Amino acid sequence: MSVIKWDEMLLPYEQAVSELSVKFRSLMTGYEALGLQSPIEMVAQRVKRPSSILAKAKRKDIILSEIESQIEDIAGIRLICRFVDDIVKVVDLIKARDGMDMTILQERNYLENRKPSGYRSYHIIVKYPLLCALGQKEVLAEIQIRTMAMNYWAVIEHALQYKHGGELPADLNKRLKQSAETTAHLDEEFSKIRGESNYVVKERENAFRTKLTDELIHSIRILYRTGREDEADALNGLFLKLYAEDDWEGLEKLLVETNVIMNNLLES
Ligand code: 0O2
Repeated sequence: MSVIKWDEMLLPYEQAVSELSVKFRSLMTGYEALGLQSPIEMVAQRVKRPSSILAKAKRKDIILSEIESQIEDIAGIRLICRFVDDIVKVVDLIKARDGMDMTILQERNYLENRKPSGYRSYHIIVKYPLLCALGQKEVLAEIQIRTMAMNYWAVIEHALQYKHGGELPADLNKRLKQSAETTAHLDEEFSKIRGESNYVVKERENAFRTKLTDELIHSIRILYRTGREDEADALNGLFLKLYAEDDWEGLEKLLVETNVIMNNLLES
């Protein structure tokens, strides 16, 4: 009878979820650095527990030697978005990497085809190559992309089902399904409000203003730190005056002037 050496088997999966998480978090940071709203709000990772792997193998009649090729979600990455539209953007971002650092094997669109439970999410199964302490390896990973509302429902439903060994009474299953409808309605409503609220334009404007403010304060701090008290006080006073007056054009001009001072400082 074949046996499973769990530590050896799970090691590449642990590494895969760590690497993938770093990659998706770096994407988020990239958007932030450019002053753009990242379509990914949160990244979560997990490696399936041995008990859960064995239970799934038993439920699906998978023999031990085929666990790694048949169970696709031993490595799991969850990408949480704000809006349903963001899910589409994230799926496109993943498709753009197909053949680069991962290969897409399958997509499951549970947004268009909800599960009977009411579950909504977008799943992408990928093959991910890595080099770990045991050598080169390719593992399967499941990337789940969903909104915060979808995640809220799924986490609670999963916990309730788990507590009842997957055998909740029919009336409770019905209420969970109705709750799934409520979260779907919430997603739709948020998308509509976003569309009607000039959200994208306002978001860009806010990102620009945040960047401008942070850059000016950064320069003021450098002037103080390098002992240029008088210049720092003058700049600080002007900055606070323009900021209080909401004079963003003035602040933009002030940043241009400040950049000249800072460049001279660097060259001196
Ligand atoms: P865990 O604890 O997250 O690892 P199947 O389990 O047969 O329905 P399959 O073929 O394994 O589905 O693949 P699928 O549909 O991609 O589902 C894999 C994972 O999606 C599940 O893993 C859950 O995380 C999530 N999921 C799928 N259906 C549901 C659902 O109805 N409710 C909730 N809350 N999550 C779901 P595991 O192994 O079930 O659990």
